[in-house]
Amino acid sequence: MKTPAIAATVAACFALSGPAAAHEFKAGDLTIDHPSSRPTPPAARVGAGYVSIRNDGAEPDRLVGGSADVAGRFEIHASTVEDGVARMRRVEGGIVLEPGATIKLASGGSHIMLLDLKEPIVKGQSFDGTLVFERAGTVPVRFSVEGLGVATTSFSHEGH
Ligand SMILES: [Cu+2]
Repeated sequence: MKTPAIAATVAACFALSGPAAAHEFKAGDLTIDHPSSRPTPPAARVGAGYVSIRNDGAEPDRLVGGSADVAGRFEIHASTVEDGVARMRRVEGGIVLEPGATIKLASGGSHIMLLDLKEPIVKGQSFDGTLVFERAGTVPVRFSVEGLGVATTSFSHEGH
């Protein structure tokens, strides 16, 4: 029941992220490509963040956290489908970036969860934040807000 909606939002994201919208940040051997978020309804308390990170170095690194100006808390979540229902859980210990690997935090998969939103996330705007890595340290980034609405509404948020 939920899967087609997730597939649709993923397709919409790809359709919107053309070369004109791309932006990237460098931190040592890491390339952080196109941090983005989705618009949220006015009373929403949670939003989501997406990004692709490539490690061109010879050593592994690890995404362990971050921050966003619009949110009180920043968590890394993984999505799973159990009994046909999409669920998410917090990833303890972060996400490993092996040498040569690219990790994608995207709708329907692992993603950044922005909790305790201080203000709605508005399409066409952007907000500052950071990504924190074990080796590369704290990297300032900017999230662009695009797409058709936050995907998190299609997930169960038990445990938040
Ligand atoms: Cu989540």
